[in-house]
Amino acid sequence: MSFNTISVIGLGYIGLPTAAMFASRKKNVIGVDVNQHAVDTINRGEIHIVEPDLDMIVHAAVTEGYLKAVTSPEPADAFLIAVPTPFKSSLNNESDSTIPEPDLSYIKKASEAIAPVLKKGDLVILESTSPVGATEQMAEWLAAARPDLSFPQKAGENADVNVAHCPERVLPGHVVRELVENDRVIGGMTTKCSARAVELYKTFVQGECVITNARTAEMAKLTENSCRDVQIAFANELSIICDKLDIDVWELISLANRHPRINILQPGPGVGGHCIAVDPWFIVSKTPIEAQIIHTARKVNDAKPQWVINKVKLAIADFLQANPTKTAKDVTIACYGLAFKPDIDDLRESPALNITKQIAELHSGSVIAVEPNINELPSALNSIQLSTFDNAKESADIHLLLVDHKEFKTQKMKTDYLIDTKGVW
Ligand code: SAJ
Repeated sequence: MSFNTISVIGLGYIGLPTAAMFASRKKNVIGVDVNQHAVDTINRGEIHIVEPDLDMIVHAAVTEGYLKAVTSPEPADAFLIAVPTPFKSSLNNESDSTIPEPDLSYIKKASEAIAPVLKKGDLVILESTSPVGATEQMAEWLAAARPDLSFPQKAGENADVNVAHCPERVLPGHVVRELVENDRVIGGMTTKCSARAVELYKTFVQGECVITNARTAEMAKLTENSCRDVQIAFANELSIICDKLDIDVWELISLANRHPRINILQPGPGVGGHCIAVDPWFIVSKTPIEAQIIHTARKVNDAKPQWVINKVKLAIADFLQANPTKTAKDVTIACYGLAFKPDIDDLRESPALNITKQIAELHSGSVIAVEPNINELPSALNSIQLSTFDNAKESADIHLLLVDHKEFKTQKMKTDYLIDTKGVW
């Protein structure tokens, strides 16, 4: 049975581009989101997130009538769930011994929302990054809500509704290209579930669709992001060691990377975003005794923002020593970049945002932020001002580069009071 109508639940950084890709292949797509603002924006043919090239695709899809957004699910042949999977509590409040637990409540709500419109022959795909076992759990929630339909956990290949986990693996900033080109891991609960999921993704995926089971697909996604987290932790640890030994870490890494089998990543102010700083915990919380390196990497990366803040405190002390007539109140600090990585507007789980907020709280003088990708500061930063690069360069005494946005890379900054967490200046 082919897929004429496809529904995507959750129209965020993954769901909206995925919905738009199906619509661009002339499938009827119903996007569902609880956020009325997002729904209204999309129905005008506009987007509520920053992602290169996505605006044109969404505009065309809506104008041609292939994509519409609604707030509650309607019948479709396939449902893709792309909702958040956060922690149950904030990481920042975690003590060393506490391991954050994944929060599957958004998946549960999405399952309960689509259950009433499910029919025999439908395919349900979980795309959200999830702890091992979440797809089976989702299938249980669907079965509990629809006792009149059969699901793969009981009915196997004869199930009325097929279920699979196909984790998204696209890089923010490159989503449109990577959605099409990347290989896709397809973890069906049965062979038939996998085959149908492959058929669906082949609508627009040019990469290979590689079949496995749901649990391995869940673990594959967590493994990719944990691997990157461990590698970034290595770079961050190196940066702290080099600082102590008076060695330029950027030069060191570029030298080491000339070795044919070495490829060290770049240090920074910490690891942010909704994925790499989160997903490794899904492994650690299930296997806390076994996941030693993964757990340590999380702790190393989470400790980096505090190390940066300590550097700022030292810079303030140095500045005051060199300018004895001034007090801390007279010192202006400029923070360059708030996003969690370069050239995006996404401030979720951003170490740059968190560092800027903490500096604003601890510093009695002015703090200004430069973030070319936003027009307005988030409410967490209401005590500071959003400034242009030129104004910050002119008026600040201490300069803290937090994100290597392209706008900063083309600038020059020469000052004795510079903390450059990305090695740009
Ligand atoms: N970072 C460094 N040093 C580096 C690379 C990154 O400090 O050398 C930092 C970034 O500044 C950022 C964080 O790591 O704060 C994460 O950025 P990222 O570019 O590594 O990854 P994300 O979170 O944007 O996207 C990741 C990708 N996963 C991998 O590359 C293994 C993407 O493919 C996934 O789809 C995405 O997570 C996701 O949604 O899970």
